[in-house]
Amino acid sequence: MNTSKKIAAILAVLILVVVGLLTYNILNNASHDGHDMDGDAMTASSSKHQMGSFAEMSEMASMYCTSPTSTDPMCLEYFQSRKDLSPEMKAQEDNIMVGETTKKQSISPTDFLTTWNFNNLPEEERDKLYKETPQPDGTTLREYWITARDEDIEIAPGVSYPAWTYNGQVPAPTIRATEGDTVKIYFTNAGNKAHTIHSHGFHPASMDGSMPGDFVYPGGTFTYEFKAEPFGLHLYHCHASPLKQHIAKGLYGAYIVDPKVDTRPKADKELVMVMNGFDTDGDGENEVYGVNTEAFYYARNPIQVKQGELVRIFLINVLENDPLNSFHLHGNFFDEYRTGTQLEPDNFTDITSFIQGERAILDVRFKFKGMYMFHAHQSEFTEKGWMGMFEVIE
Ligand SMILES: [Cu+2]
Repeated sequence: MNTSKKIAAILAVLILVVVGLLTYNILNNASHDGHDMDGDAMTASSSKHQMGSFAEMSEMASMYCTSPTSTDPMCLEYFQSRKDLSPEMKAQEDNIMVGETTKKQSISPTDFLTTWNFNNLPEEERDKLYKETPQPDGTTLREYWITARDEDIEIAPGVSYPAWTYNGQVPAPTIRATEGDTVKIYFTNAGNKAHTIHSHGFHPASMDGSMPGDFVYPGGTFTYEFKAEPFGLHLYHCHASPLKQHIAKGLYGAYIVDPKVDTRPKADKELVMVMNGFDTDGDGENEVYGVNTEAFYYARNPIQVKQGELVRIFLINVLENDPLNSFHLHGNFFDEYRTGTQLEPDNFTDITSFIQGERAILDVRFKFKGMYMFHAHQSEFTEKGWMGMFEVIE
């Protein structure tokens, strides 16, 4: 063998060794990543993993691509290409956000789900905003102190929105009474525009909060009083002009009236969900969609429910700028009570759609453990934030 042939042979061996090592390394990393995902998927308790829950699912899919049973060469190629993506690009592909919001609202989206009549506050603080007094006829007088004020809220990590709020939060505090109770709202306008409180339900015209004569100007106050009826799932919102702007800016909340005699199955867990969206650049279209405001919040912080328990969702659509919104649940079906005004469900389905102001009570039990997605069945809304996860545990 002459010298040039010897050099060529050594080079060939070196190249083979390098390629071999690289291949081993890539495959080893791939399966290592996969096992990490698998091992941690059950805990999902650290914020790191809550943030990546949806990304984790696509990582698990990637693991499948590299398993010995996978025969699709494009599958592996796709996985290899993702290895070089930045966290931002990966998040974009997975339709989630990177990072957490830093400007916390007075109530987190997680606490909002199970909060009504300020039941999340310590007694001393709650007393300043809510009071209930039993009446001789067996009903309850429920008094609320609600203030409209302008406040910047963070609707996605790093995305601030100049909202108009009731009590500094979007959606507004949930009001909950039993059929026949008296609801009394002491309203103060600390904002810079005229506002009102217009609630759905029976009430005298003078309590409607919708005509120019009803407007409460900055610095003004008004007391709304009405009986809680009919039972059902309702809402309240500002009705000052221009109406579209006053709703889009964030002045809306849930108003639940429980039936006096309830023959429905007893719920183990109740969740309030208000579907909304935000036009961040004033072009008349929403850039960010969500449920209870923050984009992808429940994808990064899944809602924990127990296998088999009855979960009752109070679902309201207030979305401005789009004529229709919807809710779809994966791997399950729910009983739907439209407007919540009847004690028998009128639908058994896995998808429901609402125009603005429409709402329904959804009763659902999860048969199996695991992660279940819920989202708008308009793909655009899903990709812009309206997507979350239920984590079903034992
Ligand atoms: Cu208003």
